[in-house]
Amino acid sequence: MPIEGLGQIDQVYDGSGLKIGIVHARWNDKVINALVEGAQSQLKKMGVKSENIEIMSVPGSYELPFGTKTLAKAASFDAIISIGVLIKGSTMHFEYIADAVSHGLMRLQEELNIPVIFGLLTCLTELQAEERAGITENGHNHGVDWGSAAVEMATKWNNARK
Ligand code: DLZ
Repeated sequence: MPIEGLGQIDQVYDGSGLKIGIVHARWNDKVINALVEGAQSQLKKMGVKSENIEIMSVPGSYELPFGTKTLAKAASFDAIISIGVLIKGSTMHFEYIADAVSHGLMRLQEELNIPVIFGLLTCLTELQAEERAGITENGHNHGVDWGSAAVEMATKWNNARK
């Protein structure tokens, strides 16, 4: 039995009363721009008002956890989407950053007590990243999914706290 107010998988969520933050890294900017655009347009499609979407940038993905925390402290958000693109190089840099950022963002949502949507692409090639940002012909923009996830999780969490 579904728990009342927590919704079904195929439910359409209403974001009109929500305030959502987006924190994005600036590395791999072509892919980042497409992902941020995808997330933003999905938020608006689900009813989030333009004035209730706050966007902040940080230098690279490693700065995402601290940037997300900084934005969360600046105003009251219902959810924050953290977006970065890591592309594997020839050293261990990728592994260290991917690991640190995933754990950092997971810990942060417990600390902040709001949903933090994991928008970090960890790709082996630039082409993989472009596919996942919907830039290539058969690609799909994951930013759109992150926008949906933010509205769904914020709505569920707000309902659960009532
Ligand atoms: C240094 C670095 C490298 C090599 N690659 C990426 C990347 O693919 N994606 C990304 O978002 N950031 C990268 N960075 C920058 C680090 O995330 C970070 O900004 C710097 O190490 C400064 O802390």
